[in-house]
This record gives sequence, structure tokens and C-alpha cells, in this order.
Amino acid sequence: MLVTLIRRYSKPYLPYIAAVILFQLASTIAALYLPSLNAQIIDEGVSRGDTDYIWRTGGLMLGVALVQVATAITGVYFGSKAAMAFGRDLRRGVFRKVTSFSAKDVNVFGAPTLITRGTNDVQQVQMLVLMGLNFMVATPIMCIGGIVMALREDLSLSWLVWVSVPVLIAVVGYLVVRLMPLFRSMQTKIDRINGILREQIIGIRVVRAFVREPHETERFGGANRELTDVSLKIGSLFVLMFPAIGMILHVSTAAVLWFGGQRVDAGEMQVGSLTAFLQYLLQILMAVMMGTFMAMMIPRASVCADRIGEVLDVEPSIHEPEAPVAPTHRTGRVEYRNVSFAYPGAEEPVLSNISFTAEPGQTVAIVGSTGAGKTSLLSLLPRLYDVASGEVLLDGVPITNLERSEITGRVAMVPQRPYLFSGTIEHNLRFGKTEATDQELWDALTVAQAADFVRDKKNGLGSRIAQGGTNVSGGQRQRLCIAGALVTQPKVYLFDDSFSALDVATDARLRRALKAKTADATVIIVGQRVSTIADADQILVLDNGRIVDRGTHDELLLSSTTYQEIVESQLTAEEVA
Ligand code: M5T
Ligand code: MG
Repeated sequence: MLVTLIRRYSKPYLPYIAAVILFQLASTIAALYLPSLNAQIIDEGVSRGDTDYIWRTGGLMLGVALVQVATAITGVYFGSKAAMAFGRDLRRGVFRKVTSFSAKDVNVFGAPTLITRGTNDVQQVQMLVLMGLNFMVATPIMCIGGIVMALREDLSLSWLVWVSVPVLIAVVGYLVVRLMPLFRSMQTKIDRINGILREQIIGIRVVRAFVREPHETERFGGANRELTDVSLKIGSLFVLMFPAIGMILHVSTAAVLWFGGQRVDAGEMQVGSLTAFLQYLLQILMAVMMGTFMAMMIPRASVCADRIGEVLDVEPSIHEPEAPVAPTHRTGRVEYRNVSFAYPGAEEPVLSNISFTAEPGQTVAIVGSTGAGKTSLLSLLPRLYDVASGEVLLDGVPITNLERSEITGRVAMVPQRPYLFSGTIEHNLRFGKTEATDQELWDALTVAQAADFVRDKKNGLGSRIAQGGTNVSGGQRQRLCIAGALVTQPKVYLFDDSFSALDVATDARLRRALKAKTADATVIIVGQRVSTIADADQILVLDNGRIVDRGTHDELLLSSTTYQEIVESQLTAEEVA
């Protein structure tokens, strides 16, 4: 997966990568040239007292050093550009994919892990690409070139290279192998922290209300401790790594000086060669170390790449039809034909054999106890889920044959738990129709009985809305969502218990205004309060996923025991009040 991802997402940046390779090649060759120039100055210039030669070679050395620095910087610049662009594209890829998910697909993963995958995981892969670009070329060339150059300086000291390099690889490799599983578990621990944090922030009121802070703090503390433990273990291995590498470098230096010194003493080697040999050995060891670090990042990044790949590979369970049908008319007639539906993974269907028709200009109300399947029934029309059997038709066409825009353009749903986006009131109202005029917004607000409180706000339509709409009351949020639906002027309105947070008087006013505004539209209302639904053209009584009775209020009062019970329970409640 790692390779596939890198290949797919780095394609647009091949010119950058080519530049990186070129500049690194130049900088590595320059770096390899420097010690041998140094040796020449000492051996030819200093030993013969040839000042002229020293100046000339010194100047050359300065030039090479400048080239080395300049090319190295340019290489890193292009490398960073390519790596960051790669990360951006990958993040965008994950985001686009998640946006195409249906409710079912999101549930398969869960929100917290989708967030980690889109951020932290992408970052890990991006980091590997960055390091890869910065060291991929330099490391092997430095290694091989260093060995060749060192051997050119002195063959008989070569055994020092053959000893120190494997020792370094063994030590760093051992630590890397110990580190890999730790990195892997770190990623899941981060997922967990994210999940708990998210849940607690969203559920903060419930936590407060039930005085669960100690318990929740403990739960978070546990996850936090686990992450800390893993990080500490990783840290303690790293702590070992640096002294170990340092020791190998220093022992190698001492050995070169010791054995080389003897050869210089014996006149078999020149001092310049000795220093050059030492520098090459250090360059080789550094390169090996970098290579091993890189190798260490690969397992972690590949765990992350797999997790990203899982998201990218999902075929959204609800997709556009292959041969979309264009409806002959767009009046907003809704028909459910023998619809059954079960949530993914559930054994029992939540809806069975649902059949009804809602004509334009009609209001269909759905009542039933909690858990009867009212929300599930509504969510089939905007295709939040697809039916298991049967058909849902919009203007005579099965919705599975309609393009998504055909459905979203004609159906507006006010969900049971209304949601507002961070931004302004205006921004939320224009969500479904960006080109709406201010007058249209105010009209919608007036119908939704929300105009007064928006007008009372200091900034009116420009008032800030916090993420999720938490800075307005539940009833205000409901009314803003209703207004948002009105702005789009759909043919079909779905109100899922959208009047529950309103008092009886406001509810009545809202529905009266709504009736005038939605005269030609199809309205499907889920309601608990009998007063909300009593004047509907057709009332469906839902029980346990089945329509048990249907008719108008008056018909049902006579024929339906379930409906009578609902009415009675509310009458007594109101009478008592
Ligand atoms: C009907 C189950 C739920 C209930 C039944 C939303 C949802 C519901 N269910 C799931 O298994 N997964 C889900 O994602 O389906 O639920 P509903 O349609 O939400 O019922 P309702 O709208 O009539 O109830 P309420 O409380 O809103 O009046 O068994 O467990
Ligand atoms: Mg519901």
C-alpha cells in the first residue's frame, strides 16, 4: 500500500523529485571531494611548505564547500516542496473520499479513526516521503563513494570499515526491530485518545449532568497513560541509540588514529591521508545511520499507509446510477412500495412492508412510539441508506435510478437532531442555496418563526454560530434548520420531529405559516404531539417498523386503538396540566 500510495500521489511532482536527485548528487559528490582536497593540502602543501599550493587548493576547497552547501539547500528545498504537496494531495484524497461516504460507510470506521487517518497517518507517510527525498540519493552514494574514497587513501586500514559498519548496522538494526511494534501500537493508542476526547467534548453536558467527570477523567487518564507508556518505551530505546552510535563513532576514530598513527610513524602513510580516511569513515557511518533511521520509518509509515488505503479503497455503498433516468415531471410525488430495511449488521429489519404515497400539496404525518422506525423511514428518501427490498420512488422514478442532484435538489430534510455548521447564521441558511437573496432568507426565517430572535441579535444574519450550533438553544437551532430547508424551496419537505422543541403556540404558528408556504409541496412530518399532526391529510401509525393503521385524525380516532392510546395519553397529560 505504501508503495502504491507514494506512486499514485507523487506523480505530479516528478520534476521536483528529479531536481532533488540532481542537486543531491551534486552535493554528495562535493562532500566526498572535500576530505581528499584537505589531504592534498596537508600532504603536498604543508609538508613541502608550498604556500602557493596551499592557497590555490584552499580556494578550490572553499569553492567546493560552497557548492556543496548551496546544492544541499536547494535539494532540501525541492524535497520539502514535493513532500508537502504530496501530503496535501493525500489529505485531500482522504477528505474527498470520506465526503462521498454514506452514513453506513462512516459507521464502518467510526469518526475518530477517520480523523486520525486523515491527519496523523497522512503526516507519517508524508514524513517518510520527506526523509526519503532528503536522504534517498545521498545515503547510498555517500556510503559507496565513501568506501571507495577511503580505500583509495589507504588500503591496509580498510578492515576498519569492514568492522565498524556492520557493528553499527547491528546495533541500530537491533534497536529498530525493538521499536517497530511500539510504533505500530502507538498509532492505535492515538486513535483511542482521539475517540475518547471527541466523545467527551461532544457529550460534555451529559457528563456534567450525571457527575461522571471522575469516571470520564479516569477513562481518558487510562488511555493517556497507555500512550505515555508506549512513548516512554520508544524514548528509552532512543536514549540508548544515541550513546551507542556515539560510542561506535568514537571507538572507530580512536582505532583509525591508533592504527593509522603507527603507519604514519613507519612512513607508510601520510598525515593528510590519515585525516581524509578518518573523515570518510565518519561520512560512511553517518550515511549508514541515516539509512537505518529511514528504514525505521518505513514500518510505521506503512502501517499508516495501510490505514489510509483502507479508507481510499472503500467503494461508497451508495453511488450514482450507471444509467440515470430523467423524470418527466418534477412535482415531488413520493411513493414507498413494499419497503423493508435493516441497518447493516442488524438481524431484525427496522422497517417491513412500508407502502404509502404522498402527493404534492399533501401532508403525510407519521406517528409511533420511540424506536418505531420513523427516522429510519425518512432517511431512505435522501438515500442516507438504501432499502433492503421494495422501492422508494420520487416522481415515479425509483430513487436508485436518479442522479443524486435530482434527489437533493427536490428533497429537503430537517433531521431530528438539527445540526448547524460553524460560521454565521447567513452562511447556514444559504447552505443549500448559495445564491439566495437576503429577502429570501428573511422570508424563510419569518415562516420558521425565527425572524424575531435573529433580528434581536446584534449582528443579525451575520451572528456567529459555533461548531454544531451549540451557541443557540435547541428550539432556535431547530427553527434555523427549518428556515434553511425553506430557503432551498424543495418539492418535498421531511420534518423529523422538527417541532418538538417548540412550545404549543409557536408550533401552531409555525405550521400555519408553513402551510401557506408549502402549499404545492409534499410534506412528510414525523411528530409526537397529536396537535402537530392532527390536520394532516394522511396519518400513518407506525409500530415496530410496520404501518399498523392509516387515515385522517378523525378516522383514526374511531378505528385505531394504537392512535387512540397516543391521543389519550396526551389528553390526560394536558388535562392534568
Ligand atoms: C428504529 C435502530 C434503533 C431502533 C430502530 C438511527 C438508527 C436506528 N437504529 C439502528 O440500529 N441504527 C441507527 O443508526 O432502528 O430507529 P429510529 O428510526 O431512529 O426510530 P424513531 O425515529 O421512530 O424513534 P424516535 O426515538 O426518534 O421517536 O430500534 O435502535
Ligand atoms: Mg427518530
